[in-house]
Amino acid sequence: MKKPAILVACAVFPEVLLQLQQHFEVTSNQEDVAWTPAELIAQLQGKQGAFTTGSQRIDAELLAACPALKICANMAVGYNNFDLPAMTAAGVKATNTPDVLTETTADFGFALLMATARRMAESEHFLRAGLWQRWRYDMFAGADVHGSTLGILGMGRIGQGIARRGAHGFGMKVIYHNRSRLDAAAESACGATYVSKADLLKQADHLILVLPYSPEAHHSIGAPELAQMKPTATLVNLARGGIVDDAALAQALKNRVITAAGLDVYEGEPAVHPALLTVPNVVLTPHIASATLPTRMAMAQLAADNLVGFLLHGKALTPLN
Ligand code: 8YV
Repeated sequence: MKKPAILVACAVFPEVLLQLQQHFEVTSNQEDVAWTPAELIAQLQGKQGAFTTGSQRIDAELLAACPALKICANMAVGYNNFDLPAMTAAGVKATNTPDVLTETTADFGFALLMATARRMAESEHFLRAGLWQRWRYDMFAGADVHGSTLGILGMGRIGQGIARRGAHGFGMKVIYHNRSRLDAAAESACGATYVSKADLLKQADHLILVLPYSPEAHHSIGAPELAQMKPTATLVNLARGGIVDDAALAQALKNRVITAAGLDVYEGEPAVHPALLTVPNVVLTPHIASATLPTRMAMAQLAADNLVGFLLHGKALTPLN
């Protein structure tokens, strides 16, 4: 029997590619060429499956031009690159990679929070520039993390992982805001208390964003929200570019409306708002919150298993529609 044809639209672990080649006729992009939407459509001709990341937009126009397509398996838990209603309408299965990256991403949330509050990037740049001449009592004095109030906006799996670390590891008071409130058992397991968004902004010493991107969540944190935060506060965005108004944040950091920020995601990434590059009180990382080798392998494996499960056995493991 002829193997189904699939497109692996990004570079992936060679061992995962080998597995896929056992089941499918695979066209791959191991050179990691950033295809235009038209090039992606051309590559997808005759393909029943696609292995995608957040960088490939799957929308109605693409779906109309790729009638053979049956499934897109995203190697990401977030899926704002998918127009899910359009995929459902076109009868195309969508899958993501939940759970396998939760703890790794929550670890990174804390790494970025610590680096931001304790000014690690700024002080390292200072040292590398040869500017360290003597010890000084207030040199790179930052904010305490232990015992402070941690605010979390978005309380899914990753938010709960961060809350557990804050409450149980760092003795923090943890408050959160989410579209829907957790049940009492889940709140007590992660030691978090539900508050309004206004109270979250007002009370948090450190605010971490972990909500999924949606048009309603666009610019959830902009100039008005930053103005409600404590001037001593730090902000960490692990969620998606577009949740924060990056231009407004750069301005707020420059004017010390808040003290510091740590960002892993950006509006229009991989481009970074030029004003963010000019302020010292921001730690910038290139969308690496899930990047440990075991976790990236687990994500790739789950995306591959979704393709095999759906195209060969009719059942995806982690379907979105
Ligand atoms: C991915 C992420 O690595 O899972 C997500 O939603 O943001 C990251 O873990 C990235 O989106 C590439 O697909």
